[in-house]
Amino acid sequence: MSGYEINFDGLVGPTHHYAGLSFGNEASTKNRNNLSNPKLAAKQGLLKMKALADMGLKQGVFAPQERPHVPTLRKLGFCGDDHSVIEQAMRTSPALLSALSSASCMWTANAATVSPSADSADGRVHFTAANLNNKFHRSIEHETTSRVMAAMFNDERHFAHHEALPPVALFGDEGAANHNRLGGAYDQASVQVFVYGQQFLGGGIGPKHYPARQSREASEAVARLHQLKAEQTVFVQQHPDVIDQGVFHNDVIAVSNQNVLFHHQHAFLNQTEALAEIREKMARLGQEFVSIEVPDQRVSVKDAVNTYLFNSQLLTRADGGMSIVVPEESRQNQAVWSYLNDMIQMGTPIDDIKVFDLRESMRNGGGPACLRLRVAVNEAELNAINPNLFMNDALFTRLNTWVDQYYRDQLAQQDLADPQLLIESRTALDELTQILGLGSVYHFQR
Ligand code: SUG
Repeated sequence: MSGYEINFDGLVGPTHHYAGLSFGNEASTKNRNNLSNPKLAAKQGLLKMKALADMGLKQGVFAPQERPHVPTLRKLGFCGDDHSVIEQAMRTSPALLSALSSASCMWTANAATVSPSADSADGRVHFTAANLNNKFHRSIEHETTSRVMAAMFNDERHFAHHEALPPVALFGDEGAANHNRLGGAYDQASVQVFVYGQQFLGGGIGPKHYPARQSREASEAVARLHQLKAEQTVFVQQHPDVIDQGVFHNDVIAVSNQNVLFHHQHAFLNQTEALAEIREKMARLGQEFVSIEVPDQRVSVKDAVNTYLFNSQLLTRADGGMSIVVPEESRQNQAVWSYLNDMIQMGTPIDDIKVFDLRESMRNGGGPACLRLRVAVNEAELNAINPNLFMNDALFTRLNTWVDQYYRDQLAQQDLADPQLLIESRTALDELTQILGLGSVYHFQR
């Protein structure tokens, strides 16, 4: 098989905490104000990265951002030196300080939408940073995300970077979490499936209770920016009822790899037609579509949301088979675990289950798939990526030592105003830019 899929996992930042910021994401709401453990969170993430690298897969690291975000606090009228900005924010509005201290950029499936060069008219890999407009704490991510991605994929001959879409609901964009690519080899033309929560212009139905974070208008704009062909692009609406049951991104109800789409029976509106369109467009590329549809009778939407069965990663191993990477919560649920064990016997390409403990991230609604941004490349593109980002024994050891040095093993809301936390975080990030060879992607001064 030619081409590579690289998973770039978000390294959890030092201010990881539970603030209940994401209405519509039930884990976030449920765990609001619980005590977090940033050190454990970062280490759980690193263990997953290392295990995948050890499987012979290409695994990269995506750097976290500076939090609390002092420049945004200043925009909101807090002033003085950095410490008094934070101290005033804590006194006036602890909730605001929490939002601007969220380590949410760890969920890199929301960093950007990525289209491989094989699908784009200009033969380059396209990146559009997601505006994450639906949630204030996430809407501040894209500026730094863009700088970090430019430092990761820094070669204009191969990589095209687009700014985030205009920051309004009409163009609400949550990146790769609402995007699937279906085809064969990673460096060959494939079908890109954009999944949206609601169409705003011209009407259409949407969820009644929770927000639709991705608009059709945003998905269409990204497809245009990425120069995709209409015959290789499909737009599908996520079922509004499942959004109302806590499926705030498509990757909570579906996941794809190569020619396989693993999804719930109720994932999409007009599901039969949607799957038929994908099948037909793939057939034109000579690819056979494999849809693994999980019946509601076996796994309810509620169980899917609670266990993150579909927030899994499907990974093609060197022997051609696929492994499914699920969080520990999927093993703990009898219906889900029994389905998974039956599924690997069904004769589909998925024949192996790998389980990871990602509890710290899961409690904020972030499973294995949320933590990674997939970038499919050919050999020349692989060689043009910043080489310091790839996980190996040496980087794993280095980053664990770095986490041990700077991360706390517990963090509560009231700790966010601790001046020492800002100093620790900035020192840590400063050192990280050197470890990962990123240059000056952060704006703070130490
Ligand atoms: O945007 N949670 C994130 C989880 C993102 C999961 N990503 C994917 N499904 N791809 C969100 O809702 C919670 C933060 C808090 O409440 O402290 C949060 O932002």
